[in-house]
Amino acid sequence: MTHPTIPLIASDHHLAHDGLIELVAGREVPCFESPARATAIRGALLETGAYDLQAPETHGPDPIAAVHELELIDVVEHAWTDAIAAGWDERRALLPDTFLLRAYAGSMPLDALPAARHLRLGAYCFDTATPIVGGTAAAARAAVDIALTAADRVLAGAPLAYALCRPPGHHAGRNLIGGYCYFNNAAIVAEWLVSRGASRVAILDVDFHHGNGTQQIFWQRPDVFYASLHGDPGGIYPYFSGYATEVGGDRAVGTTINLPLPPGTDGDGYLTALDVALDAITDFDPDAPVVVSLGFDTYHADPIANLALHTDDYARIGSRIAALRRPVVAIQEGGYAVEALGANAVAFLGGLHEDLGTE
Ligand code: Q9C
Ligand code: ZN
Repeated sequence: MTHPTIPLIASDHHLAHDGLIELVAGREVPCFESPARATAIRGALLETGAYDLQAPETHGPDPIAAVHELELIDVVEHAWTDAIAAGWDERRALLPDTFLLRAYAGSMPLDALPAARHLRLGAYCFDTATPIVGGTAAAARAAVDIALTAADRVLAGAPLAYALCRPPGHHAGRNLIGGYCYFNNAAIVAEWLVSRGASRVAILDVDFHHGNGTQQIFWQRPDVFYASLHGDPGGIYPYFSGYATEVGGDRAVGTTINLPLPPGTDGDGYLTALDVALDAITDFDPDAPVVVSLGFDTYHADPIANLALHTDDYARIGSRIAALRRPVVAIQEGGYAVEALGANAVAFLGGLHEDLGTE
């Protein structure tokens, strides 16, 4: 059986999205989410000869606006230029220093915000890990186009397409950036599939962190299933969501499933939990390609995580997902052990593609 090449959708727009620093518990550290991540993955995939590198096609603002509020898009698009106009040093990344928490308003009907978009940032951002620089908005838009183009390839008949998205997306909510994420690439693809006629779309999130944004966006949506495996939020970012008790809103009970994993979970433990998610997706019976939010921060040497997966485990995970016998749009999320990202991507996508086959 011959395997045609796998579409690898990527662009260079991400290179100018380089946050330089993030704040971790009040300390400035170099951004874990760096341009080198995507460069490493792209190089390793192309080296195999099994991938067909393609530029993204522009899909315009509408698919983004189908998922995110216009004010959030406006802030992502204009916070940087407003900051520069106000005299911001363009060598410094923009991070909010004030957060508009639920508790700030209490019962007050506060609804005024500064006109300058950089001063609104803390109303649309939940952490100090999501810097905005000059290249951020264009990179975030390109990442959406990359994801949508990969979805289009699968809709056109490819069993698998890989979207090398940077920045990632799964922490971004309808009205919120955070966790290195600005626009939710996977959620935008899921909504895109619905707009193309799907009545049931499943998202499988295997990034190490809970995809709080994706869960929030589809919380009340019975037509979009969200399954996530992640480090237990009792000790792991984003802390406030991803518990097993979260199963969907009252209009969508059972279409969210959270599988928190204890520290040190290895490949066998991971596959056991993965089978629970895959069985649930099979029961849901999507009529569209499966959207995989793909992170490699489950790797044993990842600098910000605590699971214990090795490179060969990603091949096993890929082939287990292939056993769904459904086409897959794989969307890059996290993974910060840069030296291992290429091998892990080759293993995962290779295992997935080999076992998906072409029927
Ligand atoms: N000490 C993704 O993997 N920093 N985002 C956590 C904990 C934020 C991860 C710091 C991690 C965001 C897409
Ligand atoms: Zn992650």
